[in-house]
Order: sequence, then C-alpha cells, then structure tokens
Amino acid sequence: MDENGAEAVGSLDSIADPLADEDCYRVLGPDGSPLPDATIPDLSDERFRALYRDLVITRRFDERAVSLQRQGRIGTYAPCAGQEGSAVGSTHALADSDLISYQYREHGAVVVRDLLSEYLPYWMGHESGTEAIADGNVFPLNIGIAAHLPHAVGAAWAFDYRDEDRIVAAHFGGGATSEGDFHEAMNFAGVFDTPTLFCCHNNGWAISVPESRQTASDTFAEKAAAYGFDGVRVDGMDPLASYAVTKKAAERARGGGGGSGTDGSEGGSEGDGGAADDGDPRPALIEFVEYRFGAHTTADDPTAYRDPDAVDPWRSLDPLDRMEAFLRETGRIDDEGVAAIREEADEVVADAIDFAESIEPDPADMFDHAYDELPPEIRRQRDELLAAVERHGEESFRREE
Ligand SMILES: Cc1ncc(C[n+]2csc(CCOP(=O)(O)OP(=O)(O)O)c2C)c(N)n1
Ligand SMILES: [Mg+2]
Repeated sequence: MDENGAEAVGSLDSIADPLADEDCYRVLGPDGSPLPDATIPDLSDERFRALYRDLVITRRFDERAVSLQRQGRIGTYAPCAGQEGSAVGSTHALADSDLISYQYREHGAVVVRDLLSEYLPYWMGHESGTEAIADGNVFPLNIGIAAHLPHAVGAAWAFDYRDEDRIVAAHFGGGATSEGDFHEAMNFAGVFDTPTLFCCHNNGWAISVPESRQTASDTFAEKAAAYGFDGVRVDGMDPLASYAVTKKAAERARGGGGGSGTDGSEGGSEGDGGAADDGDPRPALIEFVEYRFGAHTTADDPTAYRDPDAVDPWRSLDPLDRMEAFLRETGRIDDEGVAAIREEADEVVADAIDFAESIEPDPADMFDHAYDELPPEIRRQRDELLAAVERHGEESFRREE
C-alpha cells in the first residue's frame, strides 16, 4: 500500500482545513473508528445511515451487474467494488442541482441520485437510460478517457456565467491524467475560475498499467499546483473523509459558501475551517486514494497483471465495513438496522433489474442516436436489418435463454 499513500493512516495532525493538508485526509481509521482529533461531519443520524445505505446498494448493484454479465443479460460492465466510498461520499456533499460528469465506474453517484432503475437500462444498451440520468443532472458515462473533462469545465463555466448556484463534479481515473484533455480542462478551470471539482480516482490501475507508470509526480493531487488551484489527497475508501473534503471544495467552488440551500447543505459546518467568503468560485482537484478490488471490466482478467494477494491489504479498508463499524460504534445502527438496509438494497437492485428487463428493445434504436441524418451505408444496414426482422420475426433474433 506504500506508493498509494495508505500508510498515511493516522498521520494527520491538522484536519481543520482538509484542502490545505498535504497528507491523505482521513476521518475513519482502517477499522472504522474515528481517528483521534478527527472532525466528524456534522450530519443527522438519518443522513449517516442514508450514506451507508447507498454504499450497500452500490455494492449489491455491482455484484448483481457482474453476475448479469456472466449470464449474458448485460453487455460489458465496469465493477466498482472498493471505490464506493468516494462516489457515494462525494455525491452526498453536493446539491441535487449540481452536475455530475463521470467516467464509467462511479456508479455510487448515480445510486445517491436515486436513478438506479433508469441507469441499468443504459448498461443494457437502451437509450432511455441516458435521458433519465440526464434529468437527474448526471452526464452520460464517458468511455473516451478524459474527453468529458473539457465539457464538464464548459458546463461549470456556463453555470458561473449565468449566475446559477451550481457546480460540476467531474470524475475520472488516474489514467485520464495522462490525456491532453485533462490538462486543457484543468488549465481552463484555473484561468477562468470555473466551479469545477476534478475528482481523480487513484485506484491503483489503468487497466493493466499501475499508477506508478502513469505519472512521475508523487501524487495526482499535486498536479493542481501547475494550474493555480488546490489539490488534496483523501482516503477514497473513507466515505466520511470523501464527504468532508468534497463538501469543503464544493463550498469554495460556489464562491465561499454561496448557500446551496439544498440537501447538500447539511454538515461540514463549524470546525471544518469554513470557506473563504470572497465570492470567487475556485476549482479544486481531489485525489481519492482507493483500490479497484475486481477486474477493470467484465472483459478483463486482472490475474494476468497483478498478484491477487496485493488486493488483500486494501480489502481490509473496505468502505462498507468501515462505515458500518463507525455507525455501530457510535450507536447509530444495530444488527436490526444493518439487516434492514441489506434487505432494502436487495429489493432496490432486484426492482431495478426487473424494470430494466421489462423494456422491450426496438432494433431500430441502435441507429437512432449517433447521427442527425444517417449516412447512406448505415441507412442501408438499418433497412436490411429491419427487413430481416420483418421477414423472420423478432424472436428469431433473440438469444435462447
Ligand atoms: C482516449 C482513450 N484511450 C484509451 C482508452 C482505453 N481505455 C479504456 S479504460 C482505460 C483505463 C483508464 O484508467 P483510469 O483512468 O485510471 O480509470 P479506471 O479504469 O482505473 O477507473 C483505457 C486506457 C479509451 N477508452 N480512451
Ligand atoms: Mg485507474
């Protein structure tokens, strides 16, 4: 765990201003107990439990999505186990009106926005899924690494220009920082002070390339210095630290506590340093230090490039276990509460699968959304397919279950 900074557990001496802290920021120790002197985010008991519930739903979704892929019921899927803490924790720190632009692995953000049913059809290839998450202020996922970042900055700039009290949280992996789009986006955000949170997920790998081969910088967070704004490392497997740092960065992005007035406004209050109230939005880079437990995608075999034993130390930092232990230790949940949340998660995910699988696919859909006007060759392919469907019936094109 050395090169990813996990040995910094417990080494923090100042937590008053997480963004100013050069170390990896943590609230919870590896076993879920609050670190000595840690500032626990000022959240209601209900919100703490909601955060835990969203972690459990995300993990359950992940397990079932991998299983669906293995059964041929979903195309490809990018597992997120191990990385739920950052996606869920950071999204709880945003207002519902804030925009999320993610790469392809931050499913927890969509869970927090309560969009799971609408989201799964997206992974099954239905265009309706894209529309639905857009209505929940989530940009569709982005496979072209880092290509979404200039767009995310543009959206943030537009919010500022229109004087809207909204910010953008743009998620991406360590691998994305090697792309020109990342640097262009960071530069623009720094120069034009766009309200953008660059959420960099340092999960150890970019497919088979270790993060140590991704950059010669000591950290991803320090890259922010080159663009004139703050960068901070946070334990992405600590949901409360992810919440606290994002909350602080979001306040600054709003121009110093510009009053989100929404459910994101809870917590991160006195004792966490307060935001500079100068009215100027500032971007921030947050490096979430975490680990991908599973494969890159369902098309990947990680045993080809990493020792399975290397995962074990990170499993001991599992964000679900730490959050559950914190809730139990502080009397916020008991066996019954945990069982109820697990049951709820099973149901929410099962309902999402039922809904997604109830959608009747239209073969013409796959031609509909890439072009305003279909090029002749693609039109020919569509006509040929539709004629074949007409001739042989749709059932002939369905896989035998
Ligand atoms: C522009 C571009 N180049 C290459 C790829 C192939 N590719 C897909 S995922 C990936 C790794 C990205 O790693 P990282 O940003 O660390 O995200 P992670 O998968 O670890 O979440 C690569 C290289 C791509 N999708 N887009
Ligand atoms: Mg990565």
